[in-house]
Amino acid sequence: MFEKILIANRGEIALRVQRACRELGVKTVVVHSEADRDAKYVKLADESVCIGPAPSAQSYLNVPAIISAAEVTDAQAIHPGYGFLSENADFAERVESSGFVFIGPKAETIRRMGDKVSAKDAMRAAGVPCVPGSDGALNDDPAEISRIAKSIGYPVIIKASGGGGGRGMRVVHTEAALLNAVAMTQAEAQSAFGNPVVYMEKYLENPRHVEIQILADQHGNAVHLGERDCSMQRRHQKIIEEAPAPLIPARHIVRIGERCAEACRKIGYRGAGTFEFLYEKNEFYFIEMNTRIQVEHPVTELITGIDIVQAQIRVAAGEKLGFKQRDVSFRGHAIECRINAEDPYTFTPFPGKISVYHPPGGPGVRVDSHIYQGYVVPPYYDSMVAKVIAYGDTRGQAIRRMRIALSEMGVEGIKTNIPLHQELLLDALFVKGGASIHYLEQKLAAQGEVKKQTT
Ligand code: MV4
Repeated sequence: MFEKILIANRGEIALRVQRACRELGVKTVVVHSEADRDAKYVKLADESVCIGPAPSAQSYLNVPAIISAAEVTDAQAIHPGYGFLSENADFAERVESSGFVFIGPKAETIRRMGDKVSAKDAMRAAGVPCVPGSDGALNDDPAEISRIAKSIGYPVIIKASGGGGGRGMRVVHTEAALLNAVAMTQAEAQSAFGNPVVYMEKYLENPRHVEIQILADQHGNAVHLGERDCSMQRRHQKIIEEAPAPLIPARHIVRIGERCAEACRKIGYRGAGTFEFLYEKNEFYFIEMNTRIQVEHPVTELITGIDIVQAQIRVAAGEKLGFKQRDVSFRGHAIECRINAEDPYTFTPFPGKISVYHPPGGPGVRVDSHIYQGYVVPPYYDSMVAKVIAYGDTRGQAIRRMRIALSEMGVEGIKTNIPLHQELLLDALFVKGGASIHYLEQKLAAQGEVKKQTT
């Protein structure tokens, strides 16, 4: 095991990784910006290094400063958390060429999965079901492009290979709009990602977003930890996630999960990873792979009893996975609400000083957060300030425990989206389970219409 790990992130995930290190007996170094100097997790770490001013570009994305911090503190490995440099292949390469272990997959794997055309190629070859489409980059022959669209059937979606997470996509409903849409997406992709390559897929109109968590070691072992449903989202920002996914038969999960684990073995994957699928009419369609720990990992931890962050660190240190697929069991149901410092109705960020903070607790309630009474939420970063995760024997119990937890939770001085969560936890379709990726936006739009009519 490592003696010392540097955590190249901030906020709740910096604290989460620190807790995993502590339990493994590993010392921690936290790097932080000037804005995060007074954060409690910075004081809790064994060592801390200020790596630059508040803007991320000068601190959490400052590769030379992070590598220097690892050198001066004699850390052996770097945990990138999520966001920031976590899926930056050049960073992973710099970390390893500087003599440190990158806690994540090999740089070449990150690069391959970051390019959505090559990710899909790899997964198709490994037997993972993909959305029907161009099976590779679109070339610039208009007749060929039209032929592909016709054979898939409209609507189709044009996606940038360098995009992902909702950036660089365009839905096309008619042949008349096709070639212009391809040209526009190519131009945008070139300017946004420096890569004009685009591909085409059948556009699925009302899918759910269901993802599979996997863990792989460096000895050819890979397991899946089941699925999460992350359909409750707005503008590609997830707000509620849960595991298991409601109303999907367990045997379907076993089948797709084993495909994902097998794909990991085939591509020599190491660490934690997530296969993102669209799920529609009882079928899974792979869209992208994430090569990092994800925000919503706790729901999987609660239903499997596996500490995914500790497992990431262990496999990075060269240990074998301590369990096989048959040892992984699923029990109960977990729901996560992302608490953001923002106006619950306009979604405008609302940073500031937390004057009062009462965290929830009790049976089946977990809070992953770095905040405390008196903490000042800085305006420079993501607005997520806490994750409340409720666990129960059944989905119903998890929902009831979440309602109680949010009613106990008191955050004053800033605005949060807790009222929105409370409303969703009473929403008939959410309670039924199985809402699509468009449900929240449609609900919010409908409420906006009512407001317009009554004012
Ligand atoms: C799609 C799709 C429908 N059909 N691909 C958006 C984020 C990126 N990861 C992929 N995305 C989508 N790809 C096909 N062929 C709909 C979306 C999509 C979406 C996916 C997951 C979660 C939320 C979403 C919101 C809007 C669109």
